[in-house]
Amino acid sequence: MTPRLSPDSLAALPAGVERPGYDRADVTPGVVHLGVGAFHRAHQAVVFDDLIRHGDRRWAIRGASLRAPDVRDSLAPQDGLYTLVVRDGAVEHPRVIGALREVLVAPENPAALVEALAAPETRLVTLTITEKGYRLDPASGALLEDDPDVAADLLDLATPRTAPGFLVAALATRRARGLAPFTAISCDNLPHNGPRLRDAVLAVAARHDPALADWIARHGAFPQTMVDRIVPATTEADIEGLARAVGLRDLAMVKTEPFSQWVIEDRFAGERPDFEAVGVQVTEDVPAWEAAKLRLLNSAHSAIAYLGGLASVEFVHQFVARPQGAAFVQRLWDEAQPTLTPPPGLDLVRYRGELMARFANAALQHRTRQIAMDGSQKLPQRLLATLADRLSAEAPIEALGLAVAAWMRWQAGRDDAGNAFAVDDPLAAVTARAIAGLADPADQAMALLQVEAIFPPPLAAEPRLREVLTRQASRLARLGARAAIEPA
Ligand code: CS2
Repeated sequence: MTPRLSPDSLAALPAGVERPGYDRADVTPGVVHLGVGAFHRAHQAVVFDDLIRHGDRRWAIRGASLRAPDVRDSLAPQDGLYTLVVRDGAVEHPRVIGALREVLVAPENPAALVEALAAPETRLVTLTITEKGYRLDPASGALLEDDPDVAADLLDLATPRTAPGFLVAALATRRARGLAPFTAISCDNLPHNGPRLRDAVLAVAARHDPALADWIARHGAFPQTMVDRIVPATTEADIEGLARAVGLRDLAMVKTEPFSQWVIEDRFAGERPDFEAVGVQVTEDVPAWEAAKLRLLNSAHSAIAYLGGLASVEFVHQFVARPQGAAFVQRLWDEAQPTLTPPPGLDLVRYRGELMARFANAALQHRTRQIAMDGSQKLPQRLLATLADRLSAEAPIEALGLAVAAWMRWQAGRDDAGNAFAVDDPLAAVTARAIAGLADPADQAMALLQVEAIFPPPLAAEPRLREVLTRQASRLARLGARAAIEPA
């Protein structure tokens, strides 16, 4: 049997595999990360590993899973070591990351996570808990006070359940112990992620202790960030391929692309690492970076997910490999680009070219099904905000409208070939109820427009949006997504 990756087996790795190169016993966990999924392991954790390799040993990570124990269970026998596999076409570069020192599982021991967050050495708290993990209304960004876990945290923080609950419990402990707050950095693709996290934390804190909320508002920091790296879910075949290549089995490996970007607003509650030394951009221009990324990269991703998913296209690279697919993405970007004011240093035309090349990376095997998840949480910032701007400018919205119509058709849980699938979305029951009993795709589209958690009423009332969605919904049903992406 192939031996497992671990501190003892590290030396057995072939010479081509990069390793931590520092003494892992001699680091301090200055970071607590919530949501130790593949994205974190391929993005922020690599930045902290780079910082340690550069000689600043204060930035090792204590990770926490807010729900399931799987990541801890796969990392514990490896003492937190895992392999980052960067794939670029036929070229593959493996590197073992050492920055993750332990993984806590919050539901098993909530107090241990609060203690980690409250520890004096914890200076940064980073979060990748996915859009739905914030328990916010997607359209308005308001905290979902009726969510059972949020309601529990609003009543009592002895054993928190939600990310904002954990942060507030830990900040209360820090204040009681005379410690400064940490800097909390949301690394999810939420619009205005810093201010949204801050609002959620302040809403929970105010319910327990207005003086605590005031202290957090004055001394805490919630910088806005833009994170970017495509990280497809790891498959069993990936794990086996790596085992064949390096001779060790790594159940926590992650695969990704060469590109990686992290832009952080310069707003910190205390000490921060020399992020710039490892390629992170620290700037006041985060909103412009965020908008460009959400409205170009992520909008195209979601459009590809639903249109491709309906047409049984399994991977992103397959969608853009068809000339009609690539041309559709360009038309979508033609509509989105004029709504953007690029930050200094970003040339949108070049950016689009780079995005298309990243999507075309066939070695990533990025599933459209993975991106289709949680569409209700993604649509507002990826497509609807752009649509609203285009409508105000009286500009065409055919491609954006087709993408939204594809999401709508997806809600029925059947692809163009008639295959059934489960809609993986926290609002799946709400969208299913909206279309129940409606056979006409145009009627379904109009009914879904009434879901206020996704579509703000003024947008839903726009006659031109209603006309385009009605028409595109009917075209999709009549022609199927493969043909509907061609211009009418
Ligand atoms: C994707 C993103 O799954 C999705 O919704 O659009 O995870 C995307 O790969 C990243 O934002 C890229 O930085």
